[in-house]
Formats: sequence, C-alpha cells, structure tokens
Amino acid sequence: MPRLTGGEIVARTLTNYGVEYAAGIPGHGIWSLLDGFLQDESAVRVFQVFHEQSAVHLADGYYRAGGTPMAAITSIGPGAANTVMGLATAFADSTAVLAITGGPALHMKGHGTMQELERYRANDFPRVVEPVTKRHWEVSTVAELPFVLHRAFNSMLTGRPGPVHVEVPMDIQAAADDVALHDLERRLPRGRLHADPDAVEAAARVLRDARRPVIVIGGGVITADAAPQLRALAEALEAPVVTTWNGKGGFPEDHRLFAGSVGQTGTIPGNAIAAGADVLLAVGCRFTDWSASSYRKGVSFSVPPGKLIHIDVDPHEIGKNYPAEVGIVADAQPALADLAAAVGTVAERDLSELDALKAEWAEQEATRLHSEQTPFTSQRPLRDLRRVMERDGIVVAGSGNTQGAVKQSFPVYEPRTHLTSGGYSSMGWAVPAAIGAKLARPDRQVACVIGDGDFLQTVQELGVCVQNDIPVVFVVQNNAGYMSIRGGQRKIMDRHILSEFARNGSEYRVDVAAVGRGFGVDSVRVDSSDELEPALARAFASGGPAVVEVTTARDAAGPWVPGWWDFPVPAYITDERQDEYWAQRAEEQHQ
Ligand SMILES: Cc1ncc(C[n+]2csc(CCOP(=O)(O)OP(=O)(O)O)c2C)c(N)n1
Repeated sequence: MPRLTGGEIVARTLTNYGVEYAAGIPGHGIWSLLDGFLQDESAVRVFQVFHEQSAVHLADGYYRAGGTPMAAITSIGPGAANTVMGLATAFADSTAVLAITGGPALHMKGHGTMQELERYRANDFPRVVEPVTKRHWEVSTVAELPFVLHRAFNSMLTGRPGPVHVEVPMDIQAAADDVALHDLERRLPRGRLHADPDAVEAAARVLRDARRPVIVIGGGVITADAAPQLRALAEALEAPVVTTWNGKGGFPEDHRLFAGSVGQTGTIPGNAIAAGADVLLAVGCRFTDWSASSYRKGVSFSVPPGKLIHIDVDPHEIGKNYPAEVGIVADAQPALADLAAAVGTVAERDLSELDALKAEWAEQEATRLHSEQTPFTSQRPLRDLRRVMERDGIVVAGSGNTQGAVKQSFPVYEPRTHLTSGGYSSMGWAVPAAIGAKLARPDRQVACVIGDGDFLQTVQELGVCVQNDIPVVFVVQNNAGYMSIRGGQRKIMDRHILSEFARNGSEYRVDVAAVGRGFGVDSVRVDSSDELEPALARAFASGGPAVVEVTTARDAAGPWVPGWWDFPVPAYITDERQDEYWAQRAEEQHQ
C-alpha cells in the first residue's frame, strides 16, 4: 500500500478515474491538496479561473458537452462559498460535477479559524451545499478519502446524475497514511436500468391505440445517449417529437417529425402539436412550469384528457406534475428500445397538420431571421451564425432573450450540441460553460450566444481562454441592459424599474469589444447586417478565442411567446391585465 497524503490521494484517484481536467482557484485552504497535482503520477491538468463559480460552470459545460466529469477545486470559506451558484445550476439540470473544497483543520475546527463560519455550528460551510448537491461528504481521516471519492463518483454518475461536494480539511490534505486506491469500474453498476416488462407492455398498448401520439423529450434523453433509440421509436410510431429546453438536440430539427419546442418560449407548432396529443410519451423530462406553460390546460399539454406515459430514471419525477397512465422507471436508452420492440410498426399517419404549422411558423420566423434592421433582432445573428457553423458545432446559450431565441431559431441536429442552463437559467453560466464545452470537444466549433448582462457576470473568464488557447467564439448581443426582464416588467406593470443600463437618464452601453480586447481576445463590433456573416466566419477561422459584439435592439428583440407563464400581477393593478391573469390562471391544472 502506498503512503500518500490527502492531496496525493485526490490527484491520483482523479487520474485513475480518467478525469482529464480540474479548474479552480488556490488559497491557503487548499494548497496542500493542489500540491498533490504536481506529482508525476498525476495526469490531471488544472486550470486557474478568475471566479470559483466559473470553475463549477466550466465543469458543468464540460460534462454536458462530453458526458464525462471534471473537478472544480477551491479553497476554504469564500472560495468554497463561491461554488454555490455553480452547484445549484448543475443540480437543477442534473449534471455531474465533482466539487472539492478545503475545510478548517480538524484540530482547529470551531475556534473561528481564518475563513471558518462557526457561530452556529463548527465549520458550517458543508451545510450550505446541502440543497444544491446530490450528496456531500466531510472527510475526517486520510484513510477514508479513497472510499469517499469512489462514493462521490458513484453518486454523481449513476441514476440521475448530479453535482457532489467533498470537503477535505487542511490537515487531512497534508497528512499521510497507507492507503489502497480503488478501481472505479468496480464501484459503478454495470449496464443500464431496464424497465419493468409489464410496464413496457402497458405503455405499448396505450401507444398502439393512440390516434395522435406525441413524444416530449427532456435532458434525460441526452444524458442517457438515447437519441438513436428515440428516433427509431418516433419513426416506428410516426409520432411528432417536441423538446424542452434541455431536450433540444435530442432529435434532429430538420427531421420531418420534429415539431418544435414547448413552453412559454417554445414554438407555435411545438405547443400546438403537444397540446393536441391524445397520448403523450414523456422521456427524461420533469415538466417544469416553463416547459409546460405553467400547466395551463391546452397550451403546451392536455393531460388529462390526454394520457401520459412517463419514462424517467428518477421515480420522484413520475406523477409529480401530471398524472401518468403508465409510469416507467428506467434509463431512457433501454426503455425506448424495449418500447419500440413492443409497439412494432403502426400504420402511416397523416402529418399534414404538422407540416402546415411548421410552414406557417417558418414564414413568421423569416421576418426576424432575415431582418436587416439595425440594431439587430435577436434572431438575425443566429441565422448568420447557423450559416457559418458546422452541423455538429456546439451552441451555448446565455440567460435572457438569447436563451429563448436560440431555443426557437437556432436549429441543432445532434445531442450535446445545444447547451443551456435551463432549470436554473443562471446568468454567469454560459461563458465558463462554453469554455468547458470546448475543452470536452476540441474537435467541434463552440459558440456562446449571450446577452451583455449575462456576459458581464463572468466576462473575466475570457482570460482563461487566452491563457490556455481555448478558441470559443462569443457572440454578445448587446442591448444595453437586462432587456428580457424589462420586457416582462412592461408587459405586466406597463413600466419598469432597473433593468436598463443607464447613466444620467441616457443609455449606458458597455463597449464589449473593447472589454474583449482588454483580455487579449480578438474582438469586433458589428453594426450592419452585411458584416455579420463575414465577421462570424472570420472569428471561427482565426483559430483563437474571439468576441463578436452585435448591437441588438432594446425593443422587439426577444423570442416569441407562444406559451403561457404564470407571473402574478400586483394587486394595485386593477385593469384588464389583472382580469386576464386570473382568467388564465383559472385554466391551470395543478394536481
Ligand atoms: C444570476 C441571475 N440573476 C438574475 C437573473 C434574472 N434574469 C434573467 S434574464 C436576465 C437579464 C439577462 O440580461 P442579458 O444577458 O443582457 O440579456 P437580455 O435579457 O438583455 O436579452 C436577468 C436579470 C438570472 N437569470 N440569473
């Protein structure tokens, strides 16, 4: 048995488990552990970021793009506390991230050591991560570290993945013990969780009798690498497919059966087709209010009277937001294959309604996609970006208008080519997540499409791209404010507070291209539509990181809103907006 310090154990274990990268910021609370990565036996490359939140987002983007985990490693106290946003974002969307943070030395715990919170309970940080992680551990001996690490990997990678946190006290990082390092393969289950055959048969019966079946897919299809099985089933059933935010990419958007996306910023055909289903097959989706139009009957879904077959690897999701005719707990890949085998091939369906809705939508979209107006619509830069990007390029969407516009108007064709922080919709996520995506898939083009507000929350990570030659193209839609928020405020309140960037009552617009140049990134601002496509093409051709700032309109630049989202109207507004809100709210089905 080798005699190893806590830091050496972590570095060697990550190496043995095939982890290629870690990201973080050093501090006194983690330096003994980070030092372990300097030994010859460690093959993990450690990146330094400018904010610990970004380290976690970067690992999150890496997992979403490539399907394997990386680690985020931070110091004690504030360094550790800065991971919370990253963990929450990863937890909401069920992505695997390993966060390792330092902790007070055990012999000092509770004495109020530097950066320790102890007024309520000694070393209280680990409790902060409880609601934002799948599991967390506080290590108390060197000898238990190998065990804790294989438990952490087992937890984050199996079933419904999620972020995990391990706190390693400073003395444990430095102390040594005789330990055996474990083989991860023997700590993970083999194969995938298959469905109960009776449940599959019950679902097949319902599907065989369906007149208007529709499949709705969420991020679970992508996590389970189940796109081929999904496509085979959809084609056998001739069932249209709709996607949630995180399901985008699970089905090729140029396929005849692709109907669109669902929810408030879904598409008209996506919502209409899904709401018209007599049988809805949901795979790896949790029916958030955003995707389900706040459960308003007939807007995105009609369950009941439609019957729901719900496949999810997490039993907790079955029956949560809609009653399931058949609930199937299984990994999407075998479940869809078994279901396809059980259903067989059904008679051809008339898809003329779907074709007509899609044609109508394409016509409506064309006005914004091809618009030459300046400042630009949100959609025009997307059109030009799609033209210059390869089919398998990865788009990472920021929060706000770009997130909805990408969902609606940037078609993708393969799993893991559309990344969005759907569930938590965190500003600050997209820049580091795009960097992580490029690390995971250096062979692919990666574009980060983002608003100025979101960009400015983690803009400093441009420096990570430059220091490490990571060629992400950042397409920054600069509308001088949080304009999606202003749009919502105006819709409900007819006025707004904050949201615009202003100085003495005039518009305040950050010179994003100059900021990019400040970090050493090739940066341009584009103000005319003729320049868009060439500028984007040049950005990819440069082979380095690039910022393309596009000046977008403050008004009418957002995505369409074909669905419904429940945001309450203040009681002092007593006009038709209040009546309309309550009328629509009365149509919501919460069960
Ligand atoms: C960390 C965080 N804070 C606040 C919000 C609420 N929010 C959602 S979108 C948005 C504005 C985004 O601004 P920008 O990136 O400029 O895009 P725009 O809305 O202008 O298209 C805000 C404040 C959020 N999602 N995340």
